[in-house]
Amino acid sequence: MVPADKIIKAAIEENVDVIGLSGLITPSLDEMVHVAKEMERAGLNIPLLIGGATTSKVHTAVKIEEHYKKGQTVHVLDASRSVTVVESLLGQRKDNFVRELKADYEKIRSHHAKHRAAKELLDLNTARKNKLTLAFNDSTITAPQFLGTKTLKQIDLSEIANFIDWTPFFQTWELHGKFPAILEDEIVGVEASKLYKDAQEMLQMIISEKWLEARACFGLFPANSVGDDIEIYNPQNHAEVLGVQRTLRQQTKKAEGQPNLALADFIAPKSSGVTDYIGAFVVSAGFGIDTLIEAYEAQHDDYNSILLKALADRLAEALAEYLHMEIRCKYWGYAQTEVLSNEELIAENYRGIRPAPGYPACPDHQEKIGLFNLLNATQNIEVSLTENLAMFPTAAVSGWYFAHPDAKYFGLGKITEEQVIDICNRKNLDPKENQRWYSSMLH
Ligand code: B12
Repeated sequence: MVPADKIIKAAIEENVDVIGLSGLITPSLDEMVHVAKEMERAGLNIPLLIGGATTSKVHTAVKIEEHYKKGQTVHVLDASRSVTVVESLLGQRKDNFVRELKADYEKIRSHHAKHRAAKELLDLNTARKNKLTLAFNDSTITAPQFLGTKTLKQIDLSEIANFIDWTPFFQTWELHGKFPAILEDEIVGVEASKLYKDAQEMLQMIISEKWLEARACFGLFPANSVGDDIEIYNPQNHAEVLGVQRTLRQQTKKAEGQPNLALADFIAPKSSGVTDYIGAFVVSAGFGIDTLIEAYEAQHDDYNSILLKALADRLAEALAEYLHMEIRCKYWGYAQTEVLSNEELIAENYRGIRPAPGYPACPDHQEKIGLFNLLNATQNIEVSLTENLAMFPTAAVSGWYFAHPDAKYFGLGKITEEQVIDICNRKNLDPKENQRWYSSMLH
């Protein structure tokens, strides 16, 4: 995201009518709060529009709107509604619209406060006592065929393309429905089919003309859990800790018999004396995209620009899927006989998970720092982390591999301030300065 001071400077100098902020991953949510505060401080009164995958009306009402009193903040679910919203904010109906919005956001805030008070969270100690206890033995742990890190460059895109999950591709275009049924859909079928045809044509160009390059970097290491942390060891010398993944534990009060999960539960505790393993990966299919996007944008060709970005994103996800299969069947080798169709892969009908920092089981984006260091990803494949921990090139995915047969995806849910302080202490970070990374998870 463009820094707040630049946004405000441009708004004043260029006399803009409206500012719009878009947030894809949670670190940008806090930056939005900062922009709102800075707009207030600069005495601006123009409307502030909020949108993007991680934003919501509740977040806008509870966290942003109150900081910008001089102007109106509005959450817009769909960018195509911006024109109508801006017309309402700047046109004849302005006063009524703003009054209604303010009342609506006030209602959301009070409802949120009541709901928050009613929802009970466990203290950290009690949640930890209710951890998941798994069996760690020869039938649940397989020593990887390969240990250490590996870098793959110029990966064959024609192979990766077979692993594309097309359903999210259509979502990018606001066409909702499952692929391939969406192509026959009564309402969006015609549009979806045209789009799919264009996508196939561009995909062939990407492959044959080598428009994009795909790279991957992964590692498999011995590991053990120590409380909610996962210690990752040097394969040549288990006494050397290469990195520690700090996981967060669910604190919601569970039904009888249901555990409070943390990813660390899927790795054998150090105290068991059993050696377990973990994997890590960073992949990107976005190398080479910038010059092509610039060329499309110079021609004001938004359609092909969005199409190319969406295909690069699909290839990055497909590469993550392909690499995970390679890990299971070859490099780790705990599922050497696995044969699954693309549909079965998309349905995750396999053993093991690959949670990505930022996804619901591990919403802590900061964990990407340790992951990148462990794999030396920036040096090895030139994927970097921005100040707000977004990956660059954008068409990139990173995460962990867990192989225990009972490892599963889950949502962390809300956590208490106690756990935020705890995780900051475990990372040797000042809790006050780092609260912003956890604010969207806080109860
Ligand atoms: C496609 C996608 C990707 C693509 C990249 C997308 C991109 N080019 O930026 C790929 C596969 C590369 C990817 C990677 C990652 N992703 Co992702 N991704 C998605 C996904 C599936 C769809 C997002 C999308 O493009 N939607 C289509 C567009 C059109 O919708 P949209 O962005 O919401 O925008 C609409 C509205 O919000 C609105 N709008 C948006 N902006 C604005 C601005 C204004 C002013 C207005 C008025 C309106 C408006 O208008 C748009 C049209 O309706 C979402 C899940 C989801 N269903 O939303 C996860 C999601 C955004 N990803 C997520 C995560 C965590 C990641 C990774 C960090 C995972 C990882 N560790 O690898 C990486 C980060 C990549 C990076 N570069 O840093 C999380 C973020 C959650 C969080 N807590 O931060 C999500 C929400 C998934 C989830 N459920 O957890 N991702």
